[in-house]
Amino acid sequence: HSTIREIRKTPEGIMKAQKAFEDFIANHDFRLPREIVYTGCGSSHFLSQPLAMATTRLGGRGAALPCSELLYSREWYSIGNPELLVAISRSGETTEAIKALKALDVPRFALTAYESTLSREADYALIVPAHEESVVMTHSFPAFYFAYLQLLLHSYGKETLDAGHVSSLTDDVLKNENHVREIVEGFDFRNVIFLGSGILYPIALEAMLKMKEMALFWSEAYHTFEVRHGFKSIADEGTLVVLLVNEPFDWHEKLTKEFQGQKARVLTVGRRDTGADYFIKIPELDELASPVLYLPIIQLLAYYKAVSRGLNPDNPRFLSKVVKW
Ligand code: F1P
Repeated sequence: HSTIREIRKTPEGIMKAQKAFEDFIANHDFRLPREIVYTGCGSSHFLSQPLAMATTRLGGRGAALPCSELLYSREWYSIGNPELLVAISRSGETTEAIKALKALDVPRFALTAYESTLSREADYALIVPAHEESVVMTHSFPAFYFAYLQLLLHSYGKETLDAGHVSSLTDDVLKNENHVREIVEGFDFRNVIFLGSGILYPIALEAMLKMKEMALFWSEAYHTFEVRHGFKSIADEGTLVVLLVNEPFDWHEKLTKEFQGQKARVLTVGRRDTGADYFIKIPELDELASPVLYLPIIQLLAYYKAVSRGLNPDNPRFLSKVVKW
């Protein structure tokens, strides 16, 4: 399948991202401003969220909205006084993204994989050529994230990350491919809940979407501890709970036990185990960059679930690579 080949390209994608970032700063005397609105559709929207969070975390102010909300329901959201609108679209041809790029009267920035309508209509374009055959977004997601994060760090006068190091860490993470396959083959779960907090919450959302897109499989995502407030009622012996966590503390262990008490199985993906049924270790990395290490794991999980269900993740039912109106 092309999808698995694309997932395995994550380390290469990080190096392409670094080159795109370096080319961009070599050719533009431009710094990202403090107040930025991010927008995209589908996976690109789930990417807009950690970018907005990273902006806020680095001392700016980031807001994220799906393109259609920015276009048609903006008055319901607080977006501050943005100085830049960043539209994200892998194809650069999604109708809503092209329209949303012009939704505000501020400079426009495109984050995309191609010279495209989006890049041409923007004032600035960061083109990360992480091209994918797969319908669903895989290694382009961490590549886009990394390239833009480098630009944020650079713009805000912070030290940028060592791309070679980050790329080799993604390579280490990908060595869990067989482990992920064994987990999926060993437990025929009926539903899956992804949990994440802070920067890992949108990664949980992306995991939920990957399961739906690749494996046509019912999945949920919540803020980690929010799941205890009602949502956990659906978890039973047929449930896999995937806990994404950089720095677990005692509440994560309690939460793991609570789900195990309901006979659900827990897969912890993080730096330390929480007493889970399955554990995948994520190496140490600056929290801001950490999404790039979790993404390959959740993509592999969805991929192997699709395969175990006898589906072809390259051509998911009812989906197309570019959504147009
Ligand atoms: C956005 C998107 C993808 C999704 C699907 C439909 O595309 O929602 O995230 O996987 O293929 O389109 P794009 O605007 O990033 O090209």
